[in-house]
Amino acid sequence: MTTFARRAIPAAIHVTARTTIRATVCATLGLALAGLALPSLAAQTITVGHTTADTSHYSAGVDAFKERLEELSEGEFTVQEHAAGALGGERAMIEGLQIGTIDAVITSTGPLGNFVPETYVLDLPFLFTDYDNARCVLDGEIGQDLLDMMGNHDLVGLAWTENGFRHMTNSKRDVSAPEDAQGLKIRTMENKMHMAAFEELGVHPTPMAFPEVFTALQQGTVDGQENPISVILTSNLWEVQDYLSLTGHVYSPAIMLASPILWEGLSEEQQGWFLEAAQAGAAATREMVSRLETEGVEELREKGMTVVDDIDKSQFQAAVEPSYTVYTDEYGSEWLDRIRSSECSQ
Ligand code: EAX
Repeated sequence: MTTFARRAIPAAIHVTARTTIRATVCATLGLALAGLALPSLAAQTITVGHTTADTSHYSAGVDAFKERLEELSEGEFTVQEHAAGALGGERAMIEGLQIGTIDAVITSTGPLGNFVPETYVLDLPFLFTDYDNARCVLDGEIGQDLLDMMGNHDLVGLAWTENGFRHMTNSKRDVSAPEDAQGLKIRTMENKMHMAAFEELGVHPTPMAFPEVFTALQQGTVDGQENPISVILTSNLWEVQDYLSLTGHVYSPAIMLASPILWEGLSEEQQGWFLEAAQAGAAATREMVSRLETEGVEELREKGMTVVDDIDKSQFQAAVEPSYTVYTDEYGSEWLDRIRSSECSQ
């Protein structure tokens, strides 16, 4: 059972919740004593937001989360998905969790470092060697320690899920070596580690919330972007991008977060349901990411993208390596050393 470092919820919220509950109980008892039908205790609807399409890997995760939570709670809870940025970009949705306007979010770690700086280590380029390495670290002690960190920042970490290894796309030219990327305007997430890495490539990084990306590419505001295959495919970025370079330059974790306002109102048993359901969601997301890592590339070729797959990743890794100092100068190397020395990375 994960114990979350809890921030003291303002007394006003506690009072509000307790008063509301007491009033509801009195009203219900009153109706029962009057022999009137008890108001049906309708399922409590949990809102879950994310930025990708309702055909994406995140959506597969929401479906599995919903199914498991409804099963465990015997219908006490149900889930309403808000896909494709309906509730805003990832940064805005994380802020919504902190104030309780959104119940739960599946988000990449892109903007998360702005709230929980400890997670920036996960966004370092070429840190993880492959999916097994990344999943092993996130599913182990290091991942759990980072999940527990969320409680110090008005968030509740339910589970590590997955976005996938990120690849570059652009509308200008083949990019098969670092020098090919020089001068391109590439949209990045609002993540200073990513921006620093792309600056080492001579790219002009343009941070932007994901819901704005398709239009920016369509209008030529930026030349390219970088994302996992599932995002490129299911958000139809192939419609506005000609070249896909399989750089795999960074593993993009995703995380399922809950609002502390929601969490504090749940019993320990209910909290357990949410944690188990979030694990089910993560498994479904990872399955789809793994499948699309191969099938999705073929689909993108069929949709007309020129796929550059003869890439010497060591050249990109060497080119972006200096950006690590942006991280270690500000945050030290404790987390980086833990990840590199973990049995997952041997
Ligand atoms: O989390 O912003 C991004 O490029 C993310 O990969 C996307 O929102 C999915």
